[in-house]
Amino acid sequence: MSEIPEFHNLVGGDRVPARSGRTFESVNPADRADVVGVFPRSGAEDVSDAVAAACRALPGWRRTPQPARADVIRRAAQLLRDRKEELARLMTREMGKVLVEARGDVQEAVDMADYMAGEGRRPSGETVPSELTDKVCFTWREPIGVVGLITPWNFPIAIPSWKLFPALVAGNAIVLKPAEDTPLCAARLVETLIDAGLPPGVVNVVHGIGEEAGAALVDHPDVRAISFTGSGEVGRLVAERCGQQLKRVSLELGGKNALVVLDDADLELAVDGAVWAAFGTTGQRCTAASRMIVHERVLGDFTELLRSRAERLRVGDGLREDVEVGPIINERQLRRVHSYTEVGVDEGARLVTGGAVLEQGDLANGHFYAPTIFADVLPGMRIAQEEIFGPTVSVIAAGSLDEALAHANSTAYGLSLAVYTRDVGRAFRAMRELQAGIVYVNAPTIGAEIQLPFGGIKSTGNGHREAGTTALEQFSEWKTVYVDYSGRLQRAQIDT
Ligand code: UN1
Repeated sequence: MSEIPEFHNLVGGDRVPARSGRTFESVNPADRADVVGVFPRSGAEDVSDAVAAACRALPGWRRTPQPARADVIRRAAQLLRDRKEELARLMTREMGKVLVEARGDVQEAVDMADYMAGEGRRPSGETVPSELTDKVCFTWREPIGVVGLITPWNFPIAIPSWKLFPALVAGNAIVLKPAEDTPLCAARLVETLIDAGLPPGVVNVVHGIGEEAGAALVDHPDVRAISFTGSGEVGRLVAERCGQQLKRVSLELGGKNALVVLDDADLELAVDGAVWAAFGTTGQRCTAASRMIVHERVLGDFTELLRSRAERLRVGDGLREDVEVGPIINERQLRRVHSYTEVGVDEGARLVTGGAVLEQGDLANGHFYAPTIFADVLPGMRIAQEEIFGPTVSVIAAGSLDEALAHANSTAYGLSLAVYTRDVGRAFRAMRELQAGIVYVNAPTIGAEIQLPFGGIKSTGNGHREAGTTALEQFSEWKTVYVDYSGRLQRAQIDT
């Protein structure tokens, strides 16, 4: 067997191991014997070094004209395009998503880079009339300073790009702590920036696990903002700790997204959407649909169509072109997904298909799970309320549009909801009533495009949006400037 490559942190342009010398492995979820690399298991001292490097790089970067900052991102976009296939293959190996989806993940980063490169030359403030004579008022954006980015494994290149590129255009210096399941994807993404000419120290990468490196980044007093995508449980801890320091924090947490399928829907279209939203990325998307809320009149047909499609899906190593559903990211998540099958059965839901760990033949060395459907699910059941983050879907009956919308809104989350109907009035009622940051009509809950705001309401986040016109908000401060050229004291509100 070939030797396992060892990778390092990136601190101030240097490649360095953890000070403790500790390491961890990144392993292929489709084949446990395939170790992608060994990475530093960083601690608070490594995070401090990275933050110090970012502090040193910050003044030069924030004074670099915004169009010049954007030019670095434009060059990185081209490098990402050139390396798309290589990065996609790496992603499938490190994270498991099937190759066609991995290419889409890299493309999402290309799109974000293109978009943010353009942002470099767009207006970044407003001139606003003054109530006084000979006085000019305007606003501009300023960087926050050193920002900490903590990113998940399910979109190992796209999601870091959603945070890195806007933070850089806005003029911040960065410490990135990528998910421990996908460190190499993140390192390769940052490499495109370095190769594009980003000055040393502007982006630093500290590998490690959340409780150690992630927590140290959140707690570091010189880190002025945290952008976190991950679980609700960890998100709450991050928010509490940031709150103590009055540190800006943007959270992108879980979802319990639903497809509402009404009795006038194009059923084939709805089933196509359901299969993609429930089993794409093996259900491991924040935007995955894990609930199908179906009108009673089409419930039987829908469930049967979904079952037959789910049973035909080919599960396996995502590097094989014929595979449609890849592995679950790791053993712990596999166990968690399976435990929800037990929960569903105990709650009295009917297991229609799946519900089993797959270990036959080629699947023996990976973490594979059968696409799983529960029917006769009541909206209050745990399998219909809690985020499973796997290929498990609950079919829930509804007797009317209003009941379907109420079911859709009945979870703690509010990321992405979809409605299938051919009735324009019902579609608009749904658009208005669905409690989510993103609503789809006649399209599945996944498929967000980067030029629109991305994020959710309720327990999905804390009010921030990534991507789109809102991308720069989480990474910049507004400065308001008043210039009085009257040569005398003018009192606002009084001398008007
Ligand atoms: C996520 O699920 O964590 O809309 C992000 C989508 C993708 C992004 C998903 N463009 O499904």
